[in-house]
Order: sequence, then structure tokens, then C-alpha cells
Amino acid sequence: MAQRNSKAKQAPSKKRRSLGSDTAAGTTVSGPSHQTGNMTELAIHAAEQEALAASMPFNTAKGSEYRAASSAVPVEGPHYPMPSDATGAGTLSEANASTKTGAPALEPQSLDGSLAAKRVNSAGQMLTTNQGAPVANNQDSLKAGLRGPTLLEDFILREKITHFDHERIPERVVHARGSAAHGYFEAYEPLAEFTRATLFAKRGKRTPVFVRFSTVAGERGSTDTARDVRGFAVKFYTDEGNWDLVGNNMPVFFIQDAMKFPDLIHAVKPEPHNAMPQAASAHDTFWDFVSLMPESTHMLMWVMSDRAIPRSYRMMQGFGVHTFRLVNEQGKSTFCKFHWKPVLGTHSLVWDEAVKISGADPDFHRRDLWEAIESGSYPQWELGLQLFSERDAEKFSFDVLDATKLIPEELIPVKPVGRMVLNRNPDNFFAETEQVAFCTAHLVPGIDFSNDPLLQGRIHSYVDTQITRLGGPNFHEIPINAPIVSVHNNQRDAMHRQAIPRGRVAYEPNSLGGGCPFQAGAAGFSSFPRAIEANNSPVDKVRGRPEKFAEHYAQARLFFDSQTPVEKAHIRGAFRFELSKVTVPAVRQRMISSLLNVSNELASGLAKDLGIATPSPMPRAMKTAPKPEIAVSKALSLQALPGDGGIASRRIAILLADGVESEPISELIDALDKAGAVTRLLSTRLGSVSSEEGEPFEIDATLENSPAVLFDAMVLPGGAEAVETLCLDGHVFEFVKDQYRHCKTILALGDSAKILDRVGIPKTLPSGAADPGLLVGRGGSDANARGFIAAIARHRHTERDRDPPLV
Ligand code: HDE
Repeated sequence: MAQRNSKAKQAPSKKRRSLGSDTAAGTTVSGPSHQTGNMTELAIHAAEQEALAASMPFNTAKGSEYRAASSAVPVEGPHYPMPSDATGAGTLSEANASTKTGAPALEPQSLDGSLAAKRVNSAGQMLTTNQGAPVANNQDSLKAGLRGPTLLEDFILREKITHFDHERIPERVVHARGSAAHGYFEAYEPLAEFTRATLFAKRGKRTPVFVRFSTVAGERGSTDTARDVRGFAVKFYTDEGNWDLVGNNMPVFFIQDAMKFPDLIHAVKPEPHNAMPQAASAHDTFWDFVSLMPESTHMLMWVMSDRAIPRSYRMMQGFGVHTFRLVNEQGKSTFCKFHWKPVLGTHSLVWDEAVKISGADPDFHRRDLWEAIESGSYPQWELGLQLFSERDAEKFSFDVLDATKLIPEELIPVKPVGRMVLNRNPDNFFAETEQVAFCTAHLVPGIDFSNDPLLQGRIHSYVDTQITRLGGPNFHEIPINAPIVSVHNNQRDAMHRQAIPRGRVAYEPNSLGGGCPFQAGAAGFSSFPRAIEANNSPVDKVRGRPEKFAEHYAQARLFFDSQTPVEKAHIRGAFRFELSKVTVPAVRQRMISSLLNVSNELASGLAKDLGIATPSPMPRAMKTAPKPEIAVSKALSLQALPGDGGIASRRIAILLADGVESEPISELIDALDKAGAVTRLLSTRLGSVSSEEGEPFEIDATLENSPAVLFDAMVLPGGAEAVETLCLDGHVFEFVKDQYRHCKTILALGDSAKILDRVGIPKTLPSGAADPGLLVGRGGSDANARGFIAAIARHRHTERDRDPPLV
């Protein structure tokens, strides 16, 4: 039997009072009925509780609850040391340990937030039931005779099937499709001037993170490369609790007020009568809604841009979207917008490619993230802050509480404050990625909300939605959601409770638990106490919006005017595609009339594309808009973040057939490997092909299972026989055509230029200039490899981009 602290056995001498019978004051009525010489444990316990209660003759904090000063700086709750370790015990028998009950929790402790203790490793283990009983036969159910019916008695079969029957949980209402990874955030410098948040307290301080990327509209099994916003949700497991920065890859949103969110989502999700289309905004209800909501126009420009079809989660920006507050130790607040910038730069797919990837590999982004981490190419982002005061905010032509507006970087620069590295894949998709519960209300001291009415609605929604999705209010105890710091409060019970709180106190104030857990006062999270402006509203309660929110087009125009000509062409192409899928002409027309307020070039071009007359511009909600500060912002173009110039983790296809010239290929593979690229050898069939010299090359994938859209660049081999053979496989022509059409780099070695001719690939750009992405070389010299790598690093050769495509 484990002995607890021996102090518990002695009566607390000084404070001990007369308690009547030794047994009467215990926590149980089943103690000994006779008077004993020594005090029983029960009596000691009772005396200690009495002593503890007596040390708190009144609630010393009560008075402070009514002072304005202490609402700004709340006082610490009164608390007192326990006379002994046993005073706080719920049961005096807690010292009777077993392999199940373990030792009593004498030190303050809570559920262990580390995932380590929850991982299951079955190596070398026998199969068991959920109750741990070994299972002798996992092949056959229990039957009444070999050909007889299955017996109800078969609890092993029933347990297995019952569990299986309930394996699925509801998917997320939005952002159902996603992928996640673990990593860390590292602070560059202390940010004490702006925030007391401990994750920013010290240079080099690392905080574990779990990050989930997602699409918004598609269901859990939908394609990764749909045209959509991407979620970018980061859970920081800080040493003052979890902070979730639940953002997107675009800095603005469709709507200004949470009240409209269900309408927006109902409009974009598959239509309710026939549940079509899946993971696509290209349908009537979405465009019907947004064309009636001019506040959506700015976000529409982003969603119709290539930002909505990222090449990889690793190559997109993240934004907190709303204005938040940072609050320092002295209680001073600074407004803040959060930005994640990818080290690899921002790169996107093109639409034709995205559509084809949906068929070739609907898990394209999931696979990309997983494989990059497995191979040690850890994705990285830099966290930046736009910091500004309320006074700065008042001067802007827009309202910083309006989530359909961004703050141009020219007005407030982005200050880099740390970096995030994702360096570990989850062990189990369901346990971690599916069960993770992000929530805008997960804040830590030093970070606070603004009054953005969209953000305000989110504070409620994220906790609420988990109650259905994760089956009750204890979702914070699911291992991936548990903070790495202790959780102590008086919340109790509910479905699936894991924690076993010790003691009989589940309320505050209390004296029987020594006042614990006590309110943290100044050490805890306090909402920033900002006075609501006197002129904010003439009444106490109001449904409405500030006037500046009524300007809907200035930033949509700023975005469009900040794009390169190719980006503008892609935006027009995307609007055209989406609106051509709309079946109600009046909706198309309405959208174009709204876009006329953004850009005449865009709207009248679209009217032409859709074969309709240019309508008149939609009347504006705000007749005379404030003059915008700037007309162009370079940071809004994807070209603004080209990345580190490397080709690490880029996928290169090398097409092979018997009779290839081996040396140039081998040299190229070496050079690409050194540059960190992923090379894949492709041919018509698996197995190996032999070079002219008889050297074998093991084939990784077939032209049938891995089409061009899965690669960033391609190589056609030299060798007359190989080129002849490749010309017999139509996939090769499709491959070359798509690589060309999607503006990717093509290296044609030796005689393979013949294949380019067969496909009809132009040797030069439409301008007559050389095509920088079309390298037609004789051999695999070093210079050729260097040129190839440099061309891949450009990501795409948009000079080649044509609408409609030439090949
Ligand atoms: Fe969300 N959003 N959202 N959202 N959101 C959810 O929470 C909601 C909004 C975002 O990987 C849900 O746990 C409301 C903006 C991400 O698990 C739900 C409003 C931004 C994710 C919800 C918004 C986001 C969600 C569904 C308007 C960018 C995925 C499942 C007031 C700043 C998190 C869940 C993950 C998920 C509600 C608007 C980002 C229903 C009511 C703006 C990245 O609670």
C-alpha cells in the first residue's frame, strides 16, 4: 500500500478544535462507530478542512469586484496553503494504489497535453478486444455449427461491428477538406513593447504548433485543387495556453457581418435540391448571392485570381484577415493584422491544370505537404505583423473593422517577427487532423479581438460547432486539442470526460479547497477595456454598420490594378468560366454590372466573352467614396513573393524508353538531386528500360498513372530509338502539350525535338523571341543542367500564356 505524506496522519495541532466525536465530522458515515484512543484519519481530515475553512473567515476579494479599477486589473483570488497533501483529497483511500489507480495526485497536475502518452504502438502485441481481452480468432464469427447462423453471443464480432458502424463523425460545416502538420514557431526578437504574449517574449523561443490547411466549400472527400479560398489555421501550444490564429490564404472576406455567413455558405455549397456541384463556386446560387452583395466584390477578385488555385499549401500566404489587438504588460493596445509569407514564394496552378489534377490526383495538396515533410523539405513561413494605432486607423479611407478591406503594405509595412517550420507529419489523420478543433476564442494574454463584426460572430461559432462535430463540450481534452500547460477549473462532467478531478470542491469561491483553483487576476487574460465611442451610435443597441463599410469597390479596383497582365487575364478567364456555368442570364448580367464599378476593361471584356451587351453599372451604396490612399500595391501580385529562387521539392518528369542516351540523363538526375528537386522516371510501362549502352533505368511511374499536370517540368531524352518508341505512345504528346500549355519548362535532349514538332510546339514565343522555358539541347552538359534548373526556378513561363491556348 502506498503511504501518503505522513503529515496527514497527525492532527493539525494548533488549529485543532473540539470536533465532537472523532468520526462524526468525516466525509463518510462508515467510519468506526466506537471512540478510539488516537484520532482517526477521518477526524484528522475533518480537522484540517475546518482549519482551512477557518483561515478564510470572509471573501477578501469580494469588495474589489465592484470597483472600476479592479475590472481593468482584476485581483488575484484568495487562496491558502493546504495543511497537508490529504486535505484536498476527495477520498482518504486515494493512497491505496494499484496499477490502475496509480499514486495520488499530490502535486498540482492535470491531463498531460503531450501526445506521447496517447500514442499506441502495437509492435509485437496480441490483438485484443476494446476491453483488452486477447482475441483468439479474428477471421470467423461464432456460429451454431460450421454452416449455421451467427450467434448473438458473439460479443467479439458485435464489438468490432458496432465500433465500425460508428466510425464516422460529422464533417466540418465548412473547411471539411484539409490536411495538417506539426511544427514550431520561433520568435525573432522580444515583442514586449507590443504584447505580453509569452510566445513572443524571447529571441529564439520556440512554441509547438499544429497547422491545418483546407478548402472551404467541398466535402471531406472532395478535390484539393478546386477554385476556392484556402484555410490556414495555426494552433500555437504556448506556455500560457493555446492560441489559435484561424486564417485564410486571402486577406479579406466575402461579407462584413457574421449574420450573413450562413447565407454565404448556403449559396456556395452544392445546391440543396440536387447536391451539385461539388467543391465549386461555378453555379447559379453562389453568383446569385454575391452579385446581390457588392461587399463581396473585393473578395471575388481574390477568388477569381490564381490565389484560389495554389500550387501547394507550402506556396501560399496566410492572413489573420481581421484586425486584432496586441496588448502589452502595461495594458497598452496596438491594432494588428497577421501575415504568413512562405519562404518558397507564392505560386499557383493554372485553371486547365487544376481541373486535370482533380482527376489525376484529387489529393494533390495533401500528398505534396505530406511528401515534402517526409523527405525533409520542411515548409516554412515568416510571420509578419502590420502594427498600427487607433489614431492611424481613423485616418484610413476605409474602416479597419471591415473584413472586406485590407491595409495596403504601403500604408503599414509588415514587420517580420518570427518563422514557422512544419517538420512532422501526424501519426494518425483522424486522431489529429480530423479531431483538431480550431477556435478564434482560443486567445492568450497579450492578444485580443477588435470589434470587427465578422470576427465577433466567429468567437461564438467555433466552440459551438465542435459540440456537434466532436460530440460534446469536452473536445478540449482530445489529445490534439489539449494545451501543453495544465488546465484547472471547476467545469465538470459532460460526455466523454477524461480528467479525474481530485477533491470535493468544484466551485469558487471556496475555502474547502484552499480557494483553488484561484482566479489569476493580473496574471490572467483580461479583455482590453476600451470605451465604446461616444458617437458610435445614438442608442445602446443597434443592428447596423458604420458608414465607411458602404464603400465596396475601391479595394477591388486596387487589387485588379495591381496585377500583372497575365494575372489580369487569368482573373478575366476565371470570371468567364464561372459565369458561363451560371444558367440564368440575369445573374451573369447583374455580376457584370457590379464589376463595371471595378474595371471597365474587365467588365466589358467579360460581357464580350459571354456574348452579352455591356449593362449599365450597378448603383453604388456609397455615392461619394473617400479617395483611396493608393492606386497600386505591388504586394498584391503573386509575383511580389517569388521565393528563394531554388527548385527544392519541385517535381521533374524524365520520360524514358529503351535506347535512351544514358549519360546526359544520369548527369541531369545528379544535378537535379543536388538542387533538391524530386525526379521521377516515367515510361509507358513499369519495370526497367535500357539505355543505348545497355544501362538499366528503373521506372518510377507510368505515363498513364502520372500525367503532366503532376509535374513542374519535364525532360525528353536523346537516343533515336527511344524517341521513336515514345512517338508511339499518345500519352507522350499529351504530356508535352500540357507542359507547354501550362507554361512549364521543357528540356528536349538530342533528337527529341522531333516530339515537340509532332505536337506542334512553336519554337519561339508569339513575339518571335526565344522561349526561355523551352530548352532544346544536344546533350546533358553542365550548362544545360544549370539552364534547366534556372528555368524551373521561374516556376512558369507566362510569356507563353495564351487565351485560348495555341496547343
Ligand atoms: Fe470560419 N468556420 N467562419 N472563417 N474557418 C469554421 O469551425 C465561421 C471565417 C476558417 O482547419 C468552422 O471548426 C463563421 C473567416 C478556417 O479546422 C465554423 C464565420 C475566416 C476554418 C466556422 C467564419 C475563417 C474555419 C467549421 C463568419 C478567415 C477551418 C468547422 C462570422 C479569417 C479550421 C470549425 C480547421 C472553420 C464559422 C468566417 C477561417 C462553422 C461563423 C473570415 C481556416 O465554426
